Amino acid sequence: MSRPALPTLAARVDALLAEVRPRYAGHTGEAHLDAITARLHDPLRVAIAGRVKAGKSTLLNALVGQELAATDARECTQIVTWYRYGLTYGVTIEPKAGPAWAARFDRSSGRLDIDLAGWQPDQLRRIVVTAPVPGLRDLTLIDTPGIDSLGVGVTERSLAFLAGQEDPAQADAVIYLLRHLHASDVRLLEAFHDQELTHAAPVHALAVLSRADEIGAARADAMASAGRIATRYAADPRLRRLCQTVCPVIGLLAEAAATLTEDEHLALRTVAELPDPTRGHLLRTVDRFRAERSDIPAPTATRAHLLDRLGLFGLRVTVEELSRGRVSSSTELAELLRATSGVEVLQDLLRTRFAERADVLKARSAMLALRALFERYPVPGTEVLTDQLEVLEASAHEITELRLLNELRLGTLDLGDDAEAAERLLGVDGPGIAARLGADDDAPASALRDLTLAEHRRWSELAESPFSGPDHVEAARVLVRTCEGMVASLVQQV
Ligand SMILES: Nc1nc2c(ncn2[C@@H]2O[C@H](COP(=O)(O)OP(=O)(O)O)[C@@H](O)[C@H]2O)c(=O)[nH]1
Ligand SMILES: [Mg+2]
Repeated sequence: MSRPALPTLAARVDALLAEVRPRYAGHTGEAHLDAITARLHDPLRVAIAGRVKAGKSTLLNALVGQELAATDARECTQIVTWYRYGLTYGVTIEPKAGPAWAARFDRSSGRLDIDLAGWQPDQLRRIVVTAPVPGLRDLTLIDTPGIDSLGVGVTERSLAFLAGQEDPAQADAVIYLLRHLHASDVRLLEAFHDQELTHAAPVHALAVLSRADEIGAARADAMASAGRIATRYAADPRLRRLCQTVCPVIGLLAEAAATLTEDEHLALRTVAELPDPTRGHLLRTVDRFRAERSDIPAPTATRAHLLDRLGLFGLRVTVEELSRGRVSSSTELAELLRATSGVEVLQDLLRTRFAERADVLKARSAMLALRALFERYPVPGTEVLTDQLEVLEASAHEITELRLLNELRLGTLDLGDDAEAAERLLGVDGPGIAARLGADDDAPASALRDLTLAEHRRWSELAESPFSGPDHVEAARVLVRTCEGMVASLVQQV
């Protein structure tokens, strides 16, 4: 099968891999080299990490639009599970010892039930699920077991995965779910960042303030409060050095939006059509909503199901909108749930922060893996290859930009008043030209050019100023080069 052409940086890494290949023919390292090469052509790998019950599997389902991941504490939720695009559904189980095998699974309940055939979670390395869902075309999603209450075993599996101890080729980026800022959250994120093979820097990580509906006792302004908390977290020095930004999401509602049935829509409508006092009484607390009552048309079991699917906040929002006649079909209801969930903001972030930068993130992962390969499996001429790799790293401006951006986020480089402008120009808000200039997406090319020239002047002056320290000068030179690249691509667009 012919492969589509790779963008520049990845193509250069691919060429280096091709050059390295003959040296590893028949060598133990050959399989690793194959894996590094395959990965460069695969979709970006994004891990979803966080504590047990942070809402990881629910969010994964919301992002793929199907109930693929089990969302309770059943066996499968304790194992690292990869979700990849495929033409058909399939489940492969990779034990720690022995060959991988195709597992039986059942989708008749609407969710994916996997038969582990008696294997215990700690005997398994990972599960790979393939599914023909569009959401997986550009991103492979990796559901990780959470840390904490499920016991040390699960914590260790998560940390081992994130730290890349089990396999050199792991995730390129991570979505980290937090409910509150726990010390163990920060430790887990740091483990991902410290790992030798991704050196996962802030630009590789986004944080989600998950289960945002539960903030502020499911009051109508829950999302607004969650938004304020997320902004505060994003400015927290511990998080600033670990991730790009924090956004609030109600995964439960996003999952429900993607999987809502007509029966559920009708059941919600029945609740919405109850007389005002009864409806208000039911929606006051979880216990009241679930209460055994035969005097109302919505049966207890149905109400319990709705509560499971939407939570109290979701119920209040949907019932309110239905009773006011603002929603007239299940499609409109799904749209309301999606809009309320905040998942669209996260999907935008995934696109601008990860997908649009996939080339650089993957190339960087490949270069790090290649360096590790040379160290672990040296062959004659490894020194020369390492030199070539270094030349490639040093000459790739995209990599230099990432490094500088990371130094700024980590606080190892202090540009004082210029820091914010530098971060933006380096693509902290997204690698597109408009985002780098803080301009609107639809700004005309002439406006973008003027802004770019102004930035160019600013950083050139700093680079040449006798008052700039050496770090400042070096950073300013990188930014001047960034502006030059932007001007060049703006000229091409005209
Ligand atoms: N209210 C509410 N509950 C959620 C949300 N996301 C997940 N949950 C519930 O939290 C529990 C744990 O979710 P799960 O996705 O399995 O968490 P994981 O352990 O991190 O994978 C489940 O009962 C979910 O229904 C959310 O956004 N809001
Ligand atoms: Mg889970």
